Amino acid sequence: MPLETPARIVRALVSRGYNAEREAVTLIAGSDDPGNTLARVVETVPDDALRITADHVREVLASAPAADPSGTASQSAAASDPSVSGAVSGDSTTHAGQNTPSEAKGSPTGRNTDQSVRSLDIANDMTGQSTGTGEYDDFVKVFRDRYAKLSKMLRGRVNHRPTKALSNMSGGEDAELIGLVDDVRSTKSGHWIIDLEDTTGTFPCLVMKDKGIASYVDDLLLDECIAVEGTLSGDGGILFVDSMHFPDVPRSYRPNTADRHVQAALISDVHVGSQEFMADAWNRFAEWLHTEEAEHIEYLLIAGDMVEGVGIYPNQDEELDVIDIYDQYEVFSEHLKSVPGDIDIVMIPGNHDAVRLAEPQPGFDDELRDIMSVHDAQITSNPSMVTLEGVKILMYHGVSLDEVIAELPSEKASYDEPHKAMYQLLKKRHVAPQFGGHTRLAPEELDYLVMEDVPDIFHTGHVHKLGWGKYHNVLAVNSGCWQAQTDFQKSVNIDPDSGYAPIVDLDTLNMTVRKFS
Ligand code: D5M
Ligand code: FE
Ligand code: ZN
Repeated sequence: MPLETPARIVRALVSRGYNAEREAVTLIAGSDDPGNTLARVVETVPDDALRITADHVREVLASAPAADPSGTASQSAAASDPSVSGAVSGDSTTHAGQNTPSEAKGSPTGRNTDQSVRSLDIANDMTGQSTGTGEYDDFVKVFRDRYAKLSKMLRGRVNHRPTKALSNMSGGEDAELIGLVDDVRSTKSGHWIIDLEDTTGTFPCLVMKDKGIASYVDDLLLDECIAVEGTLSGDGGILFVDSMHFPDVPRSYRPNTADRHVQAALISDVHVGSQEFMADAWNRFAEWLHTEEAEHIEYLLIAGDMVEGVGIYPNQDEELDVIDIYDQYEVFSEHLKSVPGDIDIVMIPGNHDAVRLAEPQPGFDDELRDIMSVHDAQITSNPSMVTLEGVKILMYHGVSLDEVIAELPSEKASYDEPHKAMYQLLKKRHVAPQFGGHTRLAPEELDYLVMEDVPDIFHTGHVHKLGWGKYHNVLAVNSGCWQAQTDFQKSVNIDPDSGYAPIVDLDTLNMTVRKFS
């Protein structure tokens, strides 16, 4: 493995028992042959030293015969700009032995770099698992799976009778039903009819406008799963609904927390390649991650839209700074390099990224992974459940939020309070309930978009608005963006929250937000 990234250099030094100043790591990474430089630094460091200083690395570099004049130039660039690190293939023989016992557990900032106390697991990554052919049958399968998973959550609360059996019951009987919302319409007199569908058919359910539950009708999205209880009409043809249930998160849900004080930064929507990408804010953020204040941040989650992409929206090319999609990922990768190498990164794609648009979106392909390999980031599908030290974080880019915000009354979901739209998804236990609108769904055998497990943290982006709050003790965070207002956003009055980094304490689920713009 080449030794070109700060992460690997820190690891190599730590495994040899050394701490290092940040600048020392940057200097090694920026040298012509980082592997060789590291070996010479370690060889010549005083016996009693625990910490590699930048001065020491400079001495080593100065004592070496310069390979060519440009080498010196890149070293000084590296010293002043942490985002510049030499892309040099290292000498694997100098890569530190894995079994060298290590006592030093620090990074230049004092950040814990002991991988044995960190833990990062990813569940339901569907990259490479796609089975869909786009045929009608696949849509049937994915909806069957959705119904199976969501109706199971509601079975304990109602005694479901299949719609087919309801059709054969006589009028006046009590009945309970679990179904996917197939249609919602109002009657002439202002009552509501909801058609619910299960695996045996569809049944009409009537909600009277003056019942308390009528307010729930406003929240319904097509294709979500609900349960109703009520009484059959005299002719047995319709169910008068008395109560309605959602799969939901139990009110008493007790979230998991980490056993030590450790933090994660939750960001999204970097949009590198756009003229509005805020490089200065990003650099300040990356710089800050190197400081003591950020020493507890050991994880960075990026919830999609790494780059601006090409051809995503009409006339978007007029606002591009980097025209070629691969070049955009190259530049993104450069920006990733300025993040301290001892922070673990997880990334999922968004609607601007170069993967299929239909959800679930598989993680980036090998070519893009290769371009973004600098930081050994974990790349997974959108959505994915990422568990950090026991804390389950559901990462989802958030395209369905546009729809939730468009469909629901503004007090329940709005761009100013994106976390409230997230509450609705938690209540429906599905990240993108409505099929056929804005959000494109890929037909798969399984519905990867169902929230089978309750997350402890729900992390989305996409709407470029910062917002967070707790829903039944689950922390919902929408992370803002790193892109200033675009012409389109100006035209529709979207005022983005750009250049903020939400930071979560994984031991308490407390949130703080840092502004870098
Ligand atoms: O979208 C950021 C937000 O802005 C999201 O709420 C969609 C909306 N948006 C941005 N550009 C457009 C266009 N051209 N049409 C419709 N909606 C748009 P993101 O996709 O993350 O850039
Ligand atoms: Fe975005
Ligand atoms: Zn987006």
